[in-house]
Amino acid sequence: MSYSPSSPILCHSPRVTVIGAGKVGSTLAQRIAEKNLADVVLLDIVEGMPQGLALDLMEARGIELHHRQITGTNSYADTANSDVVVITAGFPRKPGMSRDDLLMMNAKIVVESANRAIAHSPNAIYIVVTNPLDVMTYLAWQATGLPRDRIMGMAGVLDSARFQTFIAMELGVCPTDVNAMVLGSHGDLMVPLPRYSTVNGIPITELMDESRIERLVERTRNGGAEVVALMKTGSAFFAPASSTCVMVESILLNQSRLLPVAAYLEGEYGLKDIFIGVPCHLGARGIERVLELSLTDTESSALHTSAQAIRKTIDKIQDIFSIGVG
Ligand code: TXD
Repeated sequence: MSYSPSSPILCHSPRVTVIGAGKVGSTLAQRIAEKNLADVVLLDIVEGMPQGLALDLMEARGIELHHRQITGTNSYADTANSDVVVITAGFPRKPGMSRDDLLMMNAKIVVESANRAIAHSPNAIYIVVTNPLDVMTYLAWQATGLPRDRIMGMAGVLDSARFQTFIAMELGVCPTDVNAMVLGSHGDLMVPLPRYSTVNGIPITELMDESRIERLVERTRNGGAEVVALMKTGSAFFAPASSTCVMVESILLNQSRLLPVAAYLEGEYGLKDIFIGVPCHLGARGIERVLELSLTDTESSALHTSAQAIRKTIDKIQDIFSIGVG
């Protein structure tokens, strides 16, 4: 096989825009570039900051052995024709603050970011990270008018990674042998599913009694707050960036990984017109399929309770902003 300079392999470098160059955004940019997945455009409203971070990351390329271009900018024109756009812009929680406290502040930022990004990257796949996650994803979907396969929220991968970690720590096993599944909203009403969480195929319900599992479930529900309380300023960003990167990777490499993501439901799980965490296959077209697991009555009612809380917050924000459905 010979390569010519016009070979599409040599010409096309995927491009990921990360809006918000804070802790999550900048760490995500680093992960994407150092995994050699795509060129990255890092955008923030703070002048000079994304440019400085991009330069710093570029200066590590020779050491980290990758050739990806990282651009820092304050202009959406530089994000044009991205394959994936990740929205992390907004404010994180402070100690004692709930995710919903962030609602008003972040809604405006996410809607503006989504509106401006879609004008330059109409064909991209969009991943929302900003909290409160399920509601922000809904607002970004309304603002962009995207079909449901091309817009989703990141939370389930992170919540499942936390559950995975706590299971591994409790049983003294390697975390890579643990598969954990957490559905529902990203918040206190998330729905960890012990029946579908395994150690190399063995359900954890076979390995621990109910009270031990319940302790791990509670710690998972409280996972974000536990980190916030320890850090005092800012919230978790290493695991959130890794979790978002897994989604970006599955899309760019068309891996069709089965991951819990906040997806728009049209009747699946008996839920409609809502973004909530459910298992989805992620590939080159975005959400290729929403997988409908069979749930017990208790699991299903927990998912519905979670959905009601999201719906309430969506209604609250809709009353305040009158954003037309796309
Ligand atoms: O599981 C999840 N989905 C989450 C979500 C896990 C971790 C963090 N989660 C949320 O992501 C968190 O609650 C926040 O709402 C976002 C971003 O968290 P991060 O820790 O990265 O916050 P930072 O460090 O404060 O960064 C936010 C950046 C900061 O640089 C601001 O200047 C920028 O966002 N910002 C903007 N950029 C572009 N455009 C606008 N309008 C804008 N406003 C603020």
